[in-house]
Amino acid sequence: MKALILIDLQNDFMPGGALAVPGGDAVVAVANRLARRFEHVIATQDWHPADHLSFASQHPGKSPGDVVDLDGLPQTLWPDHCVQETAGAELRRGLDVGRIDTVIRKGGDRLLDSYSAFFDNAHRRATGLHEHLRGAAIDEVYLTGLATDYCVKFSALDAVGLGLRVRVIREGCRGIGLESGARAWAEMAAAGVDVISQDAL
Ligand code: VGL
Ligand code: ZN
Repeated sequence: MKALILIDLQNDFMPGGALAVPGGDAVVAVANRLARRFEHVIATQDWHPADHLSFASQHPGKSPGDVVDLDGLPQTLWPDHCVQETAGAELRRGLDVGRIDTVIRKGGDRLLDSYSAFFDNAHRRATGLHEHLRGAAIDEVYLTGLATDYCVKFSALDAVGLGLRVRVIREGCRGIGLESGARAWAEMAAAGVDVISQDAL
């Protein structure tokens, strides 16, 4: 069984948002088109408490882009984004939410970030996505969304690690950085992720 997983198609990652991904709004139409072709569609939401420690605002003297040590892990600092129950954390208007059967939220632990839709960055706690997939006998996942170099990449790598067949749809993703985005595609391919075009579906 296969599923489409839409990664973090939230207002704050769209142009004008708190952590805007260049061209992020362009992938909504791709997501909607893809969603019509899947029986199982899952969406993830980055979902932080207002005092999340990935926010530069929580570290006096630090700025977005700086890296700090968070519980032994290097943590890139971000502008405040996707704060729980705020408009910035909502799924982008125009996304066909009627096709989405399950929403997985991540990043709720103040002390740890969670780029991957499956585990926090320390791999301490699962988000429930893997359980959900197992329950529905889903062994093949198609990923698309934001951002290529963070949440898409780490979700895809974890999915491979969990033994799932993983395909990432190129046109449905955008990266935060140009160079890190390009590197992410190479890393995913090297890990066994199938990078495909939507035309291949
Ligand atoms: C993301 C940075 C911080 C993402 C989330 O969705 O890729 N990136 N939080
Ligand atoms: Zn985040």
